[in-house]
Amino acid sequence: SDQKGMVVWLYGLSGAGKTTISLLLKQRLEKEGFFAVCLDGDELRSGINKDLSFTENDREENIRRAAEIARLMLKNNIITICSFITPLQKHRNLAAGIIGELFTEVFIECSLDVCQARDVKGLYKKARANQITHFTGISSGFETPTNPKLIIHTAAESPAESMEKVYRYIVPLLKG
Ligand code: GGZ
Repeated sequence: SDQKGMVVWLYGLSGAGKTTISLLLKQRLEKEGFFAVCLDGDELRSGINKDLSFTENDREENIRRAAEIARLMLKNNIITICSFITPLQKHRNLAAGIIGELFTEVFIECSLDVCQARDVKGLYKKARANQITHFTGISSGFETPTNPKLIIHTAAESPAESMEKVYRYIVPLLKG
């Protein structure tokens, strides 16, 4: 195929909708004849990044490894959709630096209140009960980006609508 690779990096709180949007986006791209791979925090952490915790240093290493994998994909002209909380600006800068100019970041925005109300996996409840430490938004920080290039408000629209906004944003970059 003559597709060019790129890396779409979705970041935001747990429960904001990153994984859902990434899977829909992969389907959408493949319907258009592109080939895309998803790299998800939860999935990497159950396998290749099993040795890592949620301390600031381990999150940084988690992001570094994910970005290095995405960089290898990019060399093979693969579109990689990454979904990681990526809580600190320095983590986003790290990924951007590893990947280079074909890195596109998208802030998946959803308030902590809404994420906690959703609590799809019951993790916020456990974090509030101190059964999980270093939980993003509860006992570990998340830096809201000051000037994000693209921001998706998942509380205000359906996952399909959110995905479509990301798709429309990236597709000119793929055909450019
Ligand atoms: C944040 C945690 C934690 C803690 C487990 N803090 O919503 P999920 O469940 O399915 O996805 C979250 C995932 C976050 O991993 P990332 O690799 O994306 O994080 S980072 O970019 O900060 O390295 C969540 C689950 O792991 N999870 N414990 N303490 N999220």
